[in-house]
Amino acid sequence: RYFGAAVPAFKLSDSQFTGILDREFNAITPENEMKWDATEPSQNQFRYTSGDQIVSHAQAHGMKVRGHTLLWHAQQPAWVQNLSGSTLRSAMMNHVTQVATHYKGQIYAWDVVNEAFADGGSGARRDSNLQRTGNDWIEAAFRTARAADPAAKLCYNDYNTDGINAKSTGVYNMVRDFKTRGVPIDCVGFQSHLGTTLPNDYQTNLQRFADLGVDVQITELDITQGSNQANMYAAVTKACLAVTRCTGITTWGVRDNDSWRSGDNPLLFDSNGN
Ligand code: G2I
Repeated sequence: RYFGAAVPAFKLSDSQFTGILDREFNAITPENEMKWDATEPSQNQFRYTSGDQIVSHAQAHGMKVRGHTLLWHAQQPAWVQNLSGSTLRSAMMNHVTQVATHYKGQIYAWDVVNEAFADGGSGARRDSNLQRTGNDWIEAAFRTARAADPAAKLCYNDYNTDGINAKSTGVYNMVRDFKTRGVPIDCVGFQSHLGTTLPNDYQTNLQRFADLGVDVQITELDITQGSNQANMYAAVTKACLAVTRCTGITTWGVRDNDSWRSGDNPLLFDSNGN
């Protein structure tokens, strides 16, 4: 199993940050550098400089890279937001092919599709420009990613899917359908942006996905500071260790001040790096 952290490229010049990263972690997820707005700011003009910096750092330190993320409704460049229908679908698949090909052989696991299910009780897909190109966009993305980088594990990644609920069951039904029909999917990521309690069926939920024949990974872990924080870090870790196909845990940053939710002091290292 690997233990990873989300890393923005600009922090690779912060020696306190890299000191902890290189000492404590053996995997990296680029926090923003492989998203669509970063990699294809104008149509068919690809920019890989900051993503490549992260991959180089990982390779120099023997770390795995989780690619994040090929298709997501958020952080799209403006030109994508102006497309729809078959034009958008073509641009989506071209994006998947180009980015996955650029990083071919260097990515342990790709978040091919991120956050495509709706919150709440529907268990349905989230409405988005991507979804409006047709319900088969997710399987098309996975097939296209497989063709571009056959060695990478291909993951679906989402939040609020950490326990058994309508949203996670919607994802579960999609994965089961993909496995039945031979759509290439290898793993499911559970972001695990957690508050002060852990769903009591957290491990059971990971296990039910694993039982479909996919790996499971904790991909963006952070937990609100408070009396339960350390217990919850322990419980998440034990849940992963107890599920044979749970292949890794990634925290969404290193120090509290690196976090997208820094007000919650949710990470394993404080703002002084302790
Ligand atoms: O929102 C937390 C995470 C939820 N799951 C998917 C992840 O990809 C997401 O990560 C966050 C990053 O941690 C933030 O750093 O995604 C945000 C964007 O939705 C990232 O924030 C953005 C800022 O909103 C932009 O203003 C900024 O230009 O980071 C960009 C790059 O620094």
